[in-house]
Amino acid sequence: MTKRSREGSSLVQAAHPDRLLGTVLRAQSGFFWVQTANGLVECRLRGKLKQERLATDIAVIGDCVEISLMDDGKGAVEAVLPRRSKLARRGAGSRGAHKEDVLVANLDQVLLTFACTAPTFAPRMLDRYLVICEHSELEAVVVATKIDLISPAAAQALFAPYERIGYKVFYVSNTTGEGLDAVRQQVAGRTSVVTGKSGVGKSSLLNALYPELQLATAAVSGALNKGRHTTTVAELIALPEGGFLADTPGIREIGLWQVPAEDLAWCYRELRPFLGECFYAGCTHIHEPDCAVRAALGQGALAPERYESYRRLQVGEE
Ligand SMILES: Nc1nc2c(ncn2[C@@H]2O[C@H](COP(=O)(O)OP(=O)(O)OP(=O)(O)O)[C@@H](O)[C@H]2O)c(=O)[nH]1
Ligand SMILES: [Mg+2]
Ligand SMILES: [Zn+2]
Repeated sequence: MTKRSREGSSLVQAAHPDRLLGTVLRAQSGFFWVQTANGLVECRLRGKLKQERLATDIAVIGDCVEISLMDDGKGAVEAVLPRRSKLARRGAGSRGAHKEDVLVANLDQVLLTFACTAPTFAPRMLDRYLVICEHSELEAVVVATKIDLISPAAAQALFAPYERIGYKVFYVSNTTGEGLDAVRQQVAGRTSVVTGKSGVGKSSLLNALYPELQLATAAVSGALNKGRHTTTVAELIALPEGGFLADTPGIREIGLWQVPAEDLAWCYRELRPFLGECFYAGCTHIHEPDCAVRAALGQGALAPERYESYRRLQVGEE
């Protein structure tokens, strides 16, 4: 049976009267914690489902599942509904080169978190994250933290090139609370992953946004992210206004960095209008004559830093 038709049959079963729909917040060792209208239910999988799907792919956090309740208040996952999007890691691993590891299902956006300072803002790292998001066709927004440590003009200067090419940038201080309301609105009702390198303030952001949720700031990254295979996303937090949020180690660190060379230019979104205008069909926009991208660069239509960042990735300079 094809994947599509199997998923199709799950949808039909979703209408089953004595079953509940819910979202998987946490998945660990065959147990699934599912948020339902009746609260959080600890579930195992039905045997039938286990046979149908490969072990790693059965259900992941963010999956919408159909469960049946048992007398002891626990549940059984009966079906996994089709995924509308996913954050996945392809390739590598013991399960074969083409196996896809889905880390979060039904993801709406990635919050790329960067500190304005401490640690120093690294634009090339932001570019890499953006490439990954563009390639996965995930909406990316930037959260610039620690604005209390620099002047507003200095913060704006760091991120203006990204705003200019259409990325949303939220300027926040987790310390003073400035800018948090806008982020709260951006995540309400959606499923989001907060990512960025250590120390930028991801956990502080979650705590500042939702003090009532009382997250264990440093403890989480210490205990959960040093797993057997550099851990993925630990768990989703159900937000008070609806929607879900996960704190994760850098998406680059978890091995998503595998964008084919021929797709790279497209992942720099401001280059898209020029792609297809070059003399050579397979133009890499590095050295070829009559290159529309380099012409645009020469005319000042592209930010030189972003082009340089593209060039370095394209030629494999670290
Ligand atoms: N001044 C200032 N300090 C902040 C801000 N946000 C976070 N910090 C501080 O920066 C440090 C790192 O914050 P965390 O929230 O632990 O950073 P993280 O991104 O979760 O780091 P990992 O869990 O290691 O990946 C802590 O000392 C925070 O108090 C901010 O907006 N302003
Ligand atoms: Mg943290
Ligand atoms: Zn070109």
